[in-house]
Amino acid sequence: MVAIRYEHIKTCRQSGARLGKVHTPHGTFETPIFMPVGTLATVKTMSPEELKEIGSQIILSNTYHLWLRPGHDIVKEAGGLHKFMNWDRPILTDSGGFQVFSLSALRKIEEEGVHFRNHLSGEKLFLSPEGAMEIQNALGSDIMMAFDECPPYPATYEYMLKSVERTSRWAERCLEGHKRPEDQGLFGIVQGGEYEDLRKKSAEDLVSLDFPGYAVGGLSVGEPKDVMNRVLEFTTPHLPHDKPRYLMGVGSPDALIDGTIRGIDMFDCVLPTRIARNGTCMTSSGRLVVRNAKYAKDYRPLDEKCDCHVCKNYTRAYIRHLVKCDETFGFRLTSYHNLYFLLKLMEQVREAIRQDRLLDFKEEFFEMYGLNKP
Ligand code: PRF
Ligand code: ZN
Repeated sequence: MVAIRYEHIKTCRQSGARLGKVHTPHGTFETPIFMPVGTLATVKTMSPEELKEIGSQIILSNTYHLWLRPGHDIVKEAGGLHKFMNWDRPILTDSGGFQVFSLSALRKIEEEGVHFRNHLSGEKLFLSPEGAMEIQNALGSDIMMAFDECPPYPATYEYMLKSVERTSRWAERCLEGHKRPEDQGLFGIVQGGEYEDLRKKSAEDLVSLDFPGYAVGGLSVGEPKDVMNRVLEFTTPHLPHDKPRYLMGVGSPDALIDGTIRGIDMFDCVLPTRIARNGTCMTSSGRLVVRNAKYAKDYRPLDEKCDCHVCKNYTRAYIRHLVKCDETFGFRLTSYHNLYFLLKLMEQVREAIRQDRLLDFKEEFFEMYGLNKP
C-alpha cells in the first residue's frame, strides 16, 4: 500500500497547468490547491468547523513547533495530530528544517544534523533527518516532508552545491528513518537556489530515490518574482508527471497563478492569516487595509464580489472598529475572509484549467487585482 497517490485529470491546453487529485489516508484533495497554515495545531483564529465551511481540503502544520510545544509524545498519546486537533481531513507537516533556519539564532549545520537554540527558552537543541522523521511519524500527518537545508538568498554557487549534496544525503536518511510508509507519504524537497544545474541535480538525486511527491523549496526567500518563475520553469520539467509537486511557503495570489502555470500542484503560506491580523484583506480589486480611517463610515462588505459569511453579514466600518480596538473577533473575521478568498481563487483556477483558459483567467484576475500596473 502506498499512502499517497496522484491522479492526473487533465493538462490545460492554453497554459500547461495541471488539474488533478491527491488521494491520502484521510481522503482526497483537488489540485492545484492552497493549504492554510496551522503551525501550532490550529489555523490561527479558525475552528476546524469553519475551515470546512470555507472549503479547506488539507491543512499544514509544523514539526518544529509541535516538537517544542506540547511535544510530539503528547500528540501521539492523544491519538495523533488529526484527533488531537479534531481535523479529520488530510494534514501535511513541514520537517522543521526551514523553521530551525528561520527562527533560531546560533544554529550550526553539521553532516549529522543542526544544532540550535530553542527560540522560546534558549535551551540547546539538535534536529537531524532521523529526528524529523520520528517526530512526524508520531504526529501521524498524511504527508511528511524531508529534512532539508534552505540556504538564505543569495548564496554562492560553491555553498549551494555543498548544501544540495547534503540535502540529498539527508533525503536518503529520511527514507531510511521513516517507519510508517504504508500510511504516511514522505515528500523530497528540491533545493539549489537560482542555479539551473543545481536544481536539475537536486531534482534528479531525489527522483532517483522515488518519493511519492516532491516539493520545490528555497524559493520566496527574498528573490525577485521573475527569478522564482524562471527557477520553476527549469525545475518542474525534472519532476515526474505522475507525482504531486508542492511549492513551499508561497501564497500571494499572483504567485499561486504563476506557480500553477509552471506545473505546481500545492501551495501553503501564512500570508492570508498573518496580514489578516494587522487588518489587511485580499479583495477582488486588490489589498484593502481595513484599519484605514477612510473605512470608518464605509458600510459595504470587505469585498463586494465575495460571497463569504463575513462579506454577507459584516461591514468594513464594523470590522475596522474591532481591529482598531484589538478585538479578537475582528481578526477572526479578516482571517476567515482572506482564507476564503484564496481557496475560492484556487477553485477558479481549477475551473479555468478545466476549460483550457488559465492564461485568460490570469489576465482578467491580474487586471482586477491591480497587478498589471507598472
Ligand atoms: N524547506 C522547508 N520548508 C520550507 C521551505 C524550504 O525550503 C520554504 C521556502 N520558501 C518554506 N517552507 N522544509
Ligand atoms: Zn468575504
